[in-house]
Amino acid sequence: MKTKAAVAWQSGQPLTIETVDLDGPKFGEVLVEIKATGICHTDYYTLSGADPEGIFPAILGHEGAGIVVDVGPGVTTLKKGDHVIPLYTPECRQCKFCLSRKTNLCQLIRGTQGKGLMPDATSRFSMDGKPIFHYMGTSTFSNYTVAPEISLAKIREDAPFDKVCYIGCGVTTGIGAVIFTAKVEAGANVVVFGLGGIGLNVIQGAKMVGADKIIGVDLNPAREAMARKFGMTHFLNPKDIEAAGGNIVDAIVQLTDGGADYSFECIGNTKVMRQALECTHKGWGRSIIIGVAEAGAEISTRPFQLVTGRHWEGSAFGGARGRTDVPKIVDWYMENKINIDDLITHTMPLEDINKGFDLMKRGESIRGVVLY
Ligand code: NAD
Ligand code: DAO
Ligand code: ZN
Repeated sequence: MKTKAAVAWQSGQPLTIETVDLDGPKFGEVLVEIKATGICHTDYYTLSGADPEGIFPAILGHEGAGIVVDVGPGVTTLKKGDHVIPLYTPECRQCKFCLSRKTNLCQLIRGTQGKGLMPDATSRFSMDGKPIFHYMGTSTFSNYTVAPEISLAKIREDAPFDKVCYIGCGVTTGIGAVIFTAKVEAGANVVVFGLGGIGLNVIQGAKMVGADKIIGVDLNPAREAMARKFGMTHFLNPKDIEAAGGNIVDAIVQLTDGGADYSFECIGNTKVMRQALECTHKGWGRSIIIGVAEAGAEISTRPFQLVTGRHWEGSAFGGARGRTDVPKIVDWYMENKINIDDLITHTMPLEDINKGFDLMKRGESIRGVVLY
């Protein structure tokens, strides 16, 4: 079939809207009509050329929601008409990683997904006979996409696509890092570095679990009002603190009587990652890296920070097991337990997707959502 898609032909170039060829689903695969997709910082990261796995030409997008149109042979858990959210972190429930119950990083199709291919090592997308690569097993910047069955979470049919698409990445990554990865307890002091599409969801998660102080850190003063709405109790702008001769780590240590119980880095900046570790409490502080730094970047700290009981960790997709946890997070939204609507600041047709990237780069949007 033919489908409209935004194609990334090479790094650093705007996407172009094309009519591309899409082959039907093969064994274990599903054809999905994407109804809405968010534009996440990670799409920009890959488009910029900073992603070591970035391959071009590709159809980016990993934060979508849609309807199953057709299923390939061997598919047993989905049928035509089901509503789904594509998962860049699949859940096969049978690989060593899934069975360990220690991680959400399913590895069954990792090798091909990282190469922009379906599990049989070919692409379903092409144009003029030349293959176009998939992205993260999802490629939601296409009106129709093919994804493996294990990369699709079945969700309830009354959930609005234009809102729950955000659960495909930002919401789950932020709230999940608090609930599934860190398991933050009520009364804990939490610091969130970076109050964008991910950090605001960490704030929202911290509020949900009953954290005490929820300290937000951002260079952009415009982020304060939104973060307060989601539960932030204190805002710190490192620029202001430095202008007054201080530093952000000391400011947090003072504010939290010795350091935060938990910190979350939601930027992808290795210098901030160090600050996030070092502002946590001696003896038990835990710092969770969510932000994705540029290819080849390294982190550093004095080892004594770890010897004295601080823990440095990371979280991918909020530690969520997609097929199991994403439908529950959709329920939370439908039961008004989480707020997504206020974070979706802009919507646009696919033709305006580059404007969506520009809004994100200028810090003017939290989430821009493409509506098909
Ligand atoms: P975003 O651009 O919406 O937000 C980043 C925020 O950080 C902005 O508000 C910006 O003003 C602030 N900021 C930038 N530099 C800063 C600094 N030095 N100090 C303080 N604040 C600073 O980005 P996002 O969509 O929220 O994504 C955040 C990061 O999370 C990205 O690196 C993205 O790739 C990554 N990410 C990770 C996962 C995962 O599973 N681990 C999933 C999705 C996104
Ligand atoms: O299993 O080795 C692996 C890779 C898992 C990918 C997890 C990606 C999380 C960070 C990227 C953010 C994507 C939106
Ligand atoms: Zn698995």
